[in-house]
Amino acid sequence: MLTIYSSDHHLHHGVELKDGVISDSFEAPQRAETVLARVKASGLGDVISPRSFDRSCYAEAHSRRYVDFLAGAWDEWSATGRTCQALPLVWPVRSMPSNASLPEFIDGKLGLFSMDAGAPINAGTWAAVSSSANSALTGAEVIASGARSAFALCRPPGHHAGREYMGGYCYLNNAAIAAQHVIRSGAKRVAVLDVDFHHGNGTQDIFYDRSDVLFVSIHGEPSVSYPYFSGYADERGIGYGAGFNLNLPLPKGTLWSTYDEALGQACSAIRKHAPDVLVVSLGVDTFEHDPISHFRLRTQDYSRIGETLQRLNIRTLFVMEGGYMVDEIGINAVNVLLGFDGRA
Ligand code: Q9C
Ligand code: ZN
Repeated sequence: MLTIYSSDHHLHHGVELKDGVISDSFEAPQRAETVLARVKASGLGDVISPRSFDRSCYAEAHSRRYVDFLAGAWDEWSATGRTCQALPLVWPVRSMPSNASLPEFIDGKLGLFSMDAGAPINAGTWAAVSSSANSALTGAEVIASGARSAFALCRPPGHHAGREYMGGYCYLNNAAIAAQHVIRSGAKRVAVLDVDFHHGNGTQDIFYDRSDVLFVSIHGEPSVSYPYFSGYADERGIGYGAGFNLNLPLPKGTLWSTYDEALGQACSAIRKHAPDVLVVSLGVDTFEHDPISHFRLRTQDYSRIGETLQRLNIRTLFVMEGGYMVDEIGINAVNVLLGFDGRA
């Protein structure tokens, strides 16, 4: 299986508000390096660099004004004289009268275009974010040209980013951008399966009213898990998209047997959709020792996930999402890929 990777991800290293203190983010550059090292050591296949794409490819999944905001946010922030990373601190909640209007000042824009304070912006963020999306787009082209599978080693991750917002370490929704690129390349139907511990609220948001892209997510119950305000089982899609969104929330402490059952349900829904291409949002923060999550999957379970997905017999693009036990995410992510390739 081909891996698409760019070292540009090093240009982004965010901060995070943890227990009242600004610290280094869990979403650190070492994550991608651990996965890359494991890809190479395991002999998964060649590693290539992404090609570059026009901003309009990102605007297939996001609004144009949001993409333009992301690209220019650091310049606008630093023009105010601040040298620290840009973080939003005010949000347009439900009952505010002008909750969709675009403020002129950067602090207001940060609030409009974010769901939380989990997506800081520094001088290199846009370069890293756009190259991450380019890896997913290059992976989509590899698949569209007939490959059985590919692995976009994206960093920063993308699945919390909605049509018009960032959050949860995510800026551009790499999986959604790739899925939309596959549709543009002529596919009739695509499925996105999200196995990250956290609900893929951004991907759900982007495809919620669409019947051509099925979204399925297995994640921690939103009543006790980030992102809290999305991911319930009764969110099934709207309009043409009704019935094309499937959330499978699972309780704290979920072990493989429960997870495997949900994965089986997910696979049934995907089979029924009969997509030309499957995009997998591959988060491995379902691991038993992940520092911010509470499922209990073990290293060998990841090989089983890959084997199960392979049996769907659909061309598959894997897109890297979360996973914060830095030492283990390489083994766990690559186990999924090796399992898929029948090499577990
Ligand atoms: N201080 C992904 O896995 N953090 N994003 C919540 C930590 C947000 C996770 C509290 C977690 C976002 C891509
Ligand atoms: Zn996650």
